[in-house]
Amino acid sequence: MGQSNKTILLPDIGTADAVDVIEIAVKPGDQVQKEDTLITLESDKASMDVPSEIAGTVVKVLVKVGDKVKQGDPVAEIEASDAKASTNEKKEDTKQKQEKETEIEKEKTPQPKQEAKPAAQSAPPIASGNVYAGPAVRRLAYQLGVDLTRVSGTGNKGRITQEDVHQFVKQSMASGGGSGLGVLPWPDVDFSQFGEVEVTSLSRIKKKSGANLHRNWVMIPHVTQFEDADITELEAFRKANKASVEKQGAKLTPLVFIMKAAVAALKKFPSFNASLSKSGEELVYKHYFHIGVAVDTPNGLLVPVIRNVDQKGFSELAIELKEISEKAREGKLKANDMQGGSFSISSLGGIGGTAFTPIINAPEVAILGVSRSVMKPQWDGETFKPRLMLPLSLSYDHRVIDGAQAARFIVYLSECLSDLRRILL
Ligand code: CAO
Repeated sequence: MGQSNKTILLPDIGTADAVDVIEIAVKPGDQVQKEDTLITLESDKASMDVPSEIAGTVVKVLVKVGDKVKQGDPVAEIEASDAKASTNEKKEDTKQKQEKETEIEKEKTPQPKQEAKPAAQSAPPIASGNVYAGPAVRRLAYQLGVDLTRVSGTGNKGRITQEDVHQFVKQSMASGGGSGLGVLPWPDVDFSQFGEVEVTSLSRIKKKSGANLHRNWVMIPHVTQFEDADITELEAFRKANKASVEKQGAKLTPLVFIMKAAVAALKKFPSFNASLSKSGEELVYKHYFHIGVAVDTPNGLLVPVIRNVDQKGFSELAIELKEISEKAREGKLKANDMQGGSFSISSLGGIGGTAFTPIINAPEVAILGVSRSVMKPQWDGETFKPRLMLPLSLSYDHRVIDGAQAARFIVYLSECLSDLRRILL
């Protein structure tokens, strides 16, 4: 493969007048592909990108912002990565490219409400509405999903530069607005000015689960529905069977029954056992019942998945729950142990608390939070009776599940827990 330098000259830009260089898109050392933008020009009526005629490495940029240039002026020197590509044969292509750029500009630039003059139609405006940016900047913004109306321009006359777009993205990432929330930057405080402090790194698990939780919280419209299930009878049944499960080395906790009751509810309301497709336009119903269980470990939260919960008995589930939560706490879970869940349960019942709002584990569409059961007086129509009530908190993705469906789900779940025989129906 041959190597040679080529000076890129300014092609025919449709005017004999000198026009301003408003942006330099490359610097020495940059690799460019054929037709990558080198500089952007601006005339009274339009802005246009000047593309490279060849692929290669930028050796020198021969103009600077503010220069006035006209056809034939040298723009940049490029060391061709393929000597053949440096011939002049593609001048025609370049012209076509400019025409294409102009078209793109025309499409993406919101047109003023008043009818544009013919001249303005043939040469699209770069300042329209409240956005003042050239085609390269618009393309960059389009690729990065940036709304240019929210970007402040630091260029000449408030023009938005590529750097402005990059800064906007950086700022919104730093402020936690990776999806363009445009919130204020995170406060940068030196806490030591107020008293003694100690700084430690977040664990690897916390960093990873934190990023997932953040995405899920920001991207899923959550609603949490609460209900208290009367588990008085269930508790009697649990106590009666506790010892036999203990003999097998596991604990028969309420969670095992909640998992089975959740499967019964998922079967009755299949949209809770589903995921949105990536496009967000389809719902994928799962015909399996793999339940993720949030486990509190010394290094942070992990959610191992117990598979085919519908096909397992209470003691089998109790044993599996013990094994998998031990594995999680000992840091022995494999990636595969945490994949494939179709619904999750986060139980804080062993600790306490009255209710909480769990964050959905995407791409699942719902999660059940369980708090500590407590004796409460319940009105039976004639008198108050002490009943053991289990607080349930169901967070659901409101794009997929309606409030009424969620209420039906949680009421049915509660009924299953109150009378386990329903699970068999
Ligand atoms: N109400 C009353 N008592 C409950 C209860 C409830 N809802 N749930 C559990 N208990 C009792 C159990 O019966 C057990 O009592 P005994 O030892 O007397 O039988 C005790 O509380 C401890 O239970 P456990 O926590 O060991 O077992 P579990 O099956 O309920 O939960 C596991 C297992 C792994 C889910 C749990 O240990 C855990 O890690 N929970 C934390 C999950 C978490 O962090 N969620 C938050 C995620 S969002 O940040």
